Amino acid sequence: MLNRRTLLAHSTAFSVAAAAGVPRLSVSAQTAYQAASMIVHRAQPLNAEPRLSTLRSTFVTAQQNFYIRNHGTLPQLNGIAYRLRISGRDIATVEYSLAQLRSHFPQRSVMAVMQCAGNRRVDMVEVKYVSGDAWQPGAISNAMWTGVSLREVLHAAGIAPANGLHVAFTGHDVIHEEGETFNFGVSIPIAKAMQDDTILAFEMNGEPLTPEHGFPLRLVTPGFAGVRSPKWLATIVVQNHPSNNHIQQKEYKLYPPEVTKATAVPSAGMVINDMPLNSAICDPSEGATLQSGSNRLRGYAISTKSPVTRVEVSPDGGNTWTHARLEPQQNAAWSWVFWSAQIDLTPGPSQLVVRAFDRSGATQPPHTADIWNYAGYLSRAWHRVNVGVS
Ligand SMILES: Nc1nc2c(c(=O)[nH]1)N[C@H]1C(S)=C(S)[C@@H](COP(=O)(O)O)O[C@H]1N2
Ligand SMILES: [Mo]
Repeated sequence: MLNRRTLLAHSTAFSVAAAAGVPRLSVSAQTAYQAASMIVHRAQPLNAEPRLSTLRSTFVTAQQNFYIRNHGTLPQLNGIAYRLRISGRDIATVEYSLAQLRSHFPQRSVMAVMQCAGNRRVDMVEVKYVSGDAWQPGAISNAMWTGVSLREVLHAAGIAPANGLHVAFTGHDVIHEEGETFNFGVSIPIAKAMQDDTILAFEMNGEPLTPEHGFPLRLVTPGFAGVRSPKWLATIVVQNHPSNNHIQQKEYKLYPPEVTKATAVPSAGMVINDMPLNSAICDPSEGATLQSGSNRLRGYAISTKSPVTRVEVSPDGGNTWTHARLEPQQNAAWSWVFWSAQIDLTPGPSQLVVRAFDRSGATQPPHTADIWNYAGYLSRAWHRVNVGVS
């Protein structure tokens, strides 16, 4: 674990560097992430998630515990030289420095979860081989994001919302995939771009973004899969079609179970935008040994289209259920729900399970096999944790 002293030194170095408009070096950051005992799926590009007990320990996730999902290089940008470029078919191209974005537009803060479409992919891997990193339920984190509404910036650029428009973004990172080299690029439909809470963010939890999370500027598209929240923003283009980028066209698509990597037709895959109802047990962890009697379970539940109204836990693989207590929520519209429950356990092996319900009565499917897809997206079956009870 990262001790208090290391953490302090780390954040002090960060604020000094950030004040000069230069983020701290990723080398030290990577060391810190490892020291903070994140689960590193890949070092190059860096992909890491926090341990679940750490994730569940604070409602707002500190930047050093926030999961990291990178497809390519980690840009080291200078916050003073930085410019964001906005263009479109019927508008003059405009550029903004960070200082101009801050001074020209009202500041807006939004509490929102960032969640990878591959969160909980490990469950799909256990059913049948899938491509992609085997994320546990930690490819999700929650932050207070501060920036300016994308809508305000588009409006100032002369964009009028019209049916069929898409807002496309590119990042400064360079990706090498499947024999291609390109900058990260995605798009969102204009209606989502025009929601007040879709923001161009320069701060997380009151601190400048770290390089890993998109310094100096990223988009935050609450409720959508993390991939629609591009980091290290380079350009914004308003156009009458979705982004042609590899990431938009070929990745983050949902296919039926019979489709394989070899037979997948990208244009037939469903574009993943909204994230589904989901929940996870964060504490205890898989393989833990517990004492018989009353035990506490803790975890998160998430739903942004319709609020989470009920969470149930089971001590016996889903035969019997108990209601969990939902913690009072802060700024909850785009955030998660923390829950806890006391359950009685008897000696022997026990499979702990959680499932959540939303206001429409929808709940999670019992088995991952029923929602398996070759790329391992939107894994959201009942979360099961096997423990021993003595
Ligand atoms: N430029 C750029 N933006 C990006 C990515 C990336 O690789 N490059 N990854 C996306 C994906 S898939 C996710 S899940 C989120 C992760 O954000 P985080 O690393 O801050 O948690 O960033 C998104 N934005
Ligand atoms: Mo992602």
